[in-house]
Amino acid sequence: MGVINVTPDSFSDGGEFLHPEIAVARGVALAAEGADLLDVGGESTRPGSDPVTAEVELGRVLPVIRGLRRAVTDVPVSIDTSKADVAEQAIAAGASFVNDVTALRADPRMAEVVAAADVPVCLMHMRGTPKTMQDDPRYTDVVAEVAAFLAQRVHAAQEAGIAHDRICVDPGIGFGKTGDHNLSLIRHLDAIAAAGPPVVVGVSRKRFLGAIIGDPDRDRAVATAAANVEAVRRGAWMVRVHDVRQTRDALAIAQAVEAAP
Ligand code: PMM
Repeated sequence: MGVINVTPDSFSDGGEFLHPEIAVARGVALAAEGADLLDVGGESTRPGSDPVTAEVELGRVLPVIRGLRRAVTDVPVSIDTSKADVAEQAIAAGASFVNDVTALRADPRMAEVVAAADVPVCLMHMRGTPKTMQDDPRYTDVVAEVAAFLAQRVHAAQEAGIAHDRICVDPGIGFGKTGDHNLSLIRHLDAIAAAGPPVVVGVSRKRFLGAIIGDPDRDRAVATAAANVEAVRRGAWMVRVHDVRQTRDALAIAQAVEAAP
């Protein structure tokens, strides 16, 4: 899943793709690098960020989704939003996947929109809101608590009429978690994958990687690729990345080693 953030303030690429033509060109490049899905988002969820209105979000994402549908006909588009109005109009404009970092909790109409459109949805774990989530997050057992939350959200989604085979889950790396919490979730991803629905993981360029490599300012594409290899080895079905080529290359090597006699 290649990331296109159409925002002025996203964590690593805020402001880069605010102009629709530049965002679409980025999507074309990510597809050429091997993205299987292009995730378009119009609201930053970086720690400390403020929400934006549906109008602002729609103004950012709709031209990009329409442009992508024209330019990249063979790669589906995902809408990264927690607002039902945005999801609904994004789907009408050509998106065919909903990525909701609130796991359908932020907008009471979101589940209905997803169920009616019969599109796949990613349900992500987040503790708190982006504004406050990194204020001293604590868990007794982060893996068990995240797994239990995701199981409960899968159940709620099914109750709302979303087919089980349309649901995937995401432990929400960096969303109300310390670096150690993130590492435990990756290390024990098999426990989350064991629950059934396909698992999406988003480590791309995140701050905890900068802390591990010991330089917060250095490019994190290699660190991201290494973390994604670890996630896929432990059962991740899809990884959300800003730099598709590096992760594709790293996964190709890991898979070749696994396939060796
Ligand atoms: N991370 C961000 C945004 N959306 N969606 C999913 N499913 N999983 C994630 O980990 C995730 C997400 C924040 O990262 P960015 O601002 O660098 O895109």
